[in-house]
Amino acid sequence: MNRKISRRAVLGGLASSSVLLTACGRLDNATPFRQLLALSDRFTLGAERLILANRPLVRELSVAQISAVFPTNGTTKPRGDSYARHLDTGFADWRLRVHGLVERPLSLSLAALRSLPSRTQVTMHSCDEGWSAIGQWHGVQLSRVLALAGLRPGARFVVFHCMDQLEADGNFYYESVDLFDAFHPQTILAYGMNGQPLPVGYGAPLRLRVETQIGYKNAKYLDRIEVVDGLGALGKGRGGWWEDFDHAVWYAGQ
Ligand SMILES: Nc1nc2c(c(=O)[nH]1)N[C@H]1C(S)=C(S)[C@@H](COP(=O)(O)O)O[C@H]1N2
Ligand SMILES: [Mo]
Repeated sequence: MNRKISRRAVLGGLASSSVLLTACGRLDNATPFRQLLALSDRFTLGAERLILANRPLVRELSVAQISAVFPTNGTTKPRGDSYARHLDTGFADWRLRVHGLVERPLSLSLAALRSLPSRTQVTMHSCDEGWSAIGQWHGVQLSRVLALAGLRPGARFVVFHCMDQLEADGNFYYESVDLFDAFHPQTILAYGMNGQPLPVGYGAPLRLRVETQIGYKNAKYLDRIEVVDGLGALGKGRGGWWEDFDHAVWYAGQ
């Protein structure tokens, strides 16, 4: 069988099963249906990892295809004095901390991040709330920063802690990816968008672009990156703000 056709058939089958499952609205955690959903999530993740084992890049588009209007979603400007001070000082005192299961904890200024080899990519962002848009992103590969820090044995997930507290529950935004996504060549820490410094609405001074995942994984307003061996101790233990708050699935691959 042709490899492309079989891959499409697998993905199509999985996609329709998740649509059926997720179309059913809110469910509490104890229902067997919720457990079935979690099982389907794990199965989808496993199948995706098998198919993407040789790490193909997601589609990159041309500059001419960049959307004239790119919506913002979630926080568009973090509340509080500390972010306001960062805005006043042009993020001169902002540092990205990298800590947890690393050999060498880091504290990187924007200038330090900009001095590392950069990557520019035009990609499509898809939000699970039903919109997508094309943008150009400039940044440093997360793999380079993780290589600078050096992972310690036991490292399994990379957690992105953000500077914004969500109005819905007052909790700080956070998200996580596993090492497969963390080391994907198109997973970058972006400090620029469409040829400009990253605007406030889109996550200034630094955000994650993880092109193998949908919208909510792309954490904006980064404060620190933590390398961990499990996600249970963070928030409600589901791996991210959307997962905790709205029962979104941890694996949000596309
Ligand atoms: N810190 C933080 N990151 C976030 C969010 C947020 O509210 N806070 N919203 C997420 C969601 S749901 C989406 S779709 C994208 C939106 O990114 P944009 O505002 O640049 O379009 O950011 C994601 N990252
Ligand atoms: Mo989203």
